[in-house]
Amino acid sequence: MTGPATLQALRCRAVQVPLKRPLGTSAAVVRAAPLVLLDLTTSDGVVGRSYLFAYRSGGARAIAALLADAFELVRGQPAEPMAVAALLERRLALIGVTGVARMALSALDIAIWDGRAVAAGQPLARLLGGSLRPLRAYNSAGLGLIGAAAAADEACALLDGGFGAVKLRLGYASAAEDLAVTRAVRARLPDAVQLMVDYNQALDRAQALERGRALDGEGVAWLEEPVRHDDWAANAEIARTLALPLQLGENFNGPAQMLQALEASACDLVMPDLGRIGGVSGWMQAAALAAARGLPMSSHLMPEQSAHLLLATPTADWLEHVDWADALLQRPLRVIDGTVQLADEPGSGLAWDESAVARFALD
Ligand code: SMN
Ligand code: MG
Repeated sequence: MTGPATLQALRCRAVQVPLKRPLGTSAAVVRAAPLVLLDLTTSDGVVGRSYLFAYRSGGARAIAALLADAFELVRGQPAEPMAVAALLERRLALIGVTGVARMALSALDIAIWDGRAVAAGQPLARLLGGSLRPLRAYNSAGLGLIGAAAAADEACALLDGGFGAVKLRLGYASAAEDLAVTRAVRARLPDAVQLMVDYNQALDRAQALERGRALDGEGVAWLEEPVRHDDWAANAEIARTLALPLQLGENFNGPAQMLQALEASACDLVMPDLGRIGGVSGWMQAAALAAARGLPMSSHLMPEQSAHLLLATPTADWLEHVDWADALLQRPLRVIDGTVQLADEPGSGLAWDESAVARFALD
């Protein structure tokens, strides 16, 4: 037996990729995807990769800068995710392991796991105990706040690739507008296609109950983040009151915050973001929490890596698909008949198209 590989070098790059379809949410309009790309080299010569969606260009720059600093705390240490997380969470306790700091640690965790899967010659999903099978995906790369007519057209366009579901952003000025846009989109979609709706925390409790009641019975698959994500009491009341399943998760900060939500019965469904839940390590803990309660668990953005994690999630539900990293990848994820089928290759399969990375570099 040889000892574990050690962490040797980390390359972190901030890029920004234009979107094919801008995405207006109730909180901000996303016109380009700021991403941070990691290449982690270990002492065995293996390179582990990861990327995160960073919400804003400043977010991508901040994550890259923080990681360059944090990596110095673990350079030369064994490439062992639990020990690295314990050390870095302790050393970053003063700045606080939330937001950008949480995302930085998550990105490093994913790159370490990817390197282990590459070294083992196994797809990451299999290394985590999962098996390669087709995963159903919904198309989330559009359907912002663009009005009823444009949204109905775009919903149909988003079915290319055989997608069996799409997600509509809501949070218009009035409840009547939310209902009208939902009805326009629902009317244009085939019955078998599922429609999720997402408020990005736009409403207060009373508005959420009013608008949620209006959407009950309108053929919606889930209601996502109607109010502040961490107002557990309000979410629990909404979940109890409405027939519509309530979905939360993209803002859970680590498995501990997901546990708070579950203990408060704040949601019916969960969709952690691998960048906020704590990378692969945090995701697997979250998957255990969901499995213990039989809660369906979906993913948030970054489908290339999330697909591996869902395949190792006992209650795996939907893969959220966006094509935002496609331009940077040598082998973009392919969607066939609405499903993603991962290739049987080592690691997560991320390989950068370096000329595209150079073209989209920030700074
Ligand atoms: C979302 C998150 C981040 C950027 C755009 C849209 C949305 C989702 O909340 O769930 O996809
Ligand atoms: Mg959302």
